[in-house]
Amino acid sequence: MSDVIFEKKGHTAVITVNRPDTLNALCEELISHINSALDAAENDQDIFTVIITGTGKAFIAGADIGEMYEKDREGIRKWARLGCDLNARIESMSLPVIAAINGYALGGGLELALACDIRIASSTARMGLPETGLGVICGAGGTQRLPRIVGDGIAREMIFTAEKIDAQRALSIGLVNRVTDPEALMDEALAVCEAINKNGQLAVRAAKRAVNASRDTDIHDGCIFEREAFSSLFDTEDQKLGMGGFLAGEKNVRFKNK
Ligand code: DAK
Repeated sequence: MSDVIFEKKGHTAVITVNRPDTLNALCEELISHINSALDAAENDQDIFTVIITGTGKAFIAGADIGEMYEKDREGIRKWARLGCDLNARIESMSLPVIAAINGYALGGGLELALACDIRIASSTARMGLPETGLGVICGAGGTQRLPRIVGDGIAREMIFTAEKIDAQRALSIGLVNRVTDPEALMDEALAVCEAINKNGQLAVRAAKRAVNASRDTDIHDGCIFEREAFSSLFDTEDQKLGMGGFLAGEKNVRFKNK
């Protein structure tokens, strides 16, 4: 059985990290296989959204401590790059990516989830950045993305204490959008995807770029970016279909994504 399972469910690609012996810990090979699965999703015109989840009791329990242990400063740099690049890719890829957090999302696993657009957690999930308890710090964006999502003070507490939080706490601080029963997690994630998939995908992708821009620019430049993206959509068939459909009283517009 492969350590990454790729399935298509309608217009959604479900990528399941499947290395349960190590609670889906991220090693070099696994990162490469996740990248291949993301390639498959991106290269398929029929895929509009991606779900990342894990098998067993973990989403991803962090980077593989065994693989990292022997490395020195130079050795870890190359390795570090792989994790950083993976998360940057998820964040900037055109398709919305949903993390369906089925269990432990720790260290590099939570960092990957932080790079996703939407996080949905099983009520049994536990999340945290335990790196300071291992004598290191996050290396794949945790200190940068967590404060932007939950705020500075809560992020500092989670990072400095290295403590795990449960799903309800994660919901209360805005780290996850929803919490479900474990058995309902995938249906809930697919329902969110379905709600996205029915919309104009050029618009959804423009929206992702614009929201991403809000993180990197001041509000003035961000609004200019948004206005340009908004205007460009008036060159598309979807805009005429969407607005024309509304004016004609159509309930279910079928977008062409053109
Ligand atoms: N790495 C390697 N093996 C792991 C692992 C991990 N992160 N997490 C669990 N395992 C392995 C365990 O060693 C155990 O293996 P066996 O003994 O069966 O051979 C097996 O998975 C089952 O785990 P446990 O027996 O420990 O299961 P429990 O239910 O008792 O405990 C646990 C579950 C999640 C609480 C515990 O396994 C745990 O604390 N795991 C470590 C979690 C952790 O500290 N994660 C953070 C790792 S540091 C970077 C990118 C990323 C990172 C750094 C740099 N660059 C891009 C710069 C990230 C760093 C990290 O993530």
